[in-house]
Amino acid sequence: LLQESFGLTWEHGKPGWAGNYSLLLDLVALRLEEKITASGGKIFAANGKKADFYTAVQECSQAGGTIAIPRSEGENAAVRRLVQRYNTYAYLGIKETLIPGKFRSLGGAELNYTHWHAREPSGKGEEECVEMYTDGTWNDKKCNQNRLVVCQF
Ligand SMILES: [Ca+2]
Repeated sequence: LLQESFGLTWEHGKPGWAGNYSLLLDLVALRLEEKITASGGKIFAANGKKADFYTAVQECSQAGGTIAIPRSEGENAAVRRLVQRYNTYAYLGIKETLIPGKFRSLGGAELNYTHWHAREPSGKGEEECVEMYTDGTWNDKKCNQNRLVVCQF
């Protein structure tokens, strides 16, 4: 999953711990480069690629994860660090319901944690997706913008 997205070198030739150790070092390197962040047992990853919302959902699924849905202040901060690293807003895995201004996670769960920017959501049915600003706050936005792909694993 993470291997393909980041070009990690899985050394099949090395049996046992040597191969695992090599992958572990690569993961540590990604963390130091702030391409992956962690919070509450979740790993969030971004490789700098940008896409519209539906492509982002697909890309994360292909990578073996899902598009990021921060469910706590800590998780929101973990996603924010990636947004800041690439200085690019990111789509979150949150969609507007049929009730304008009412949002749910992609899986349909209620949002127990939100971090809306002041006076957001403002789209009233016209902005069905949600992006994260570089300060970590959320804005409802049309789904066809080019935004940082952030996946969770
Ligand atoms: Ca908005």
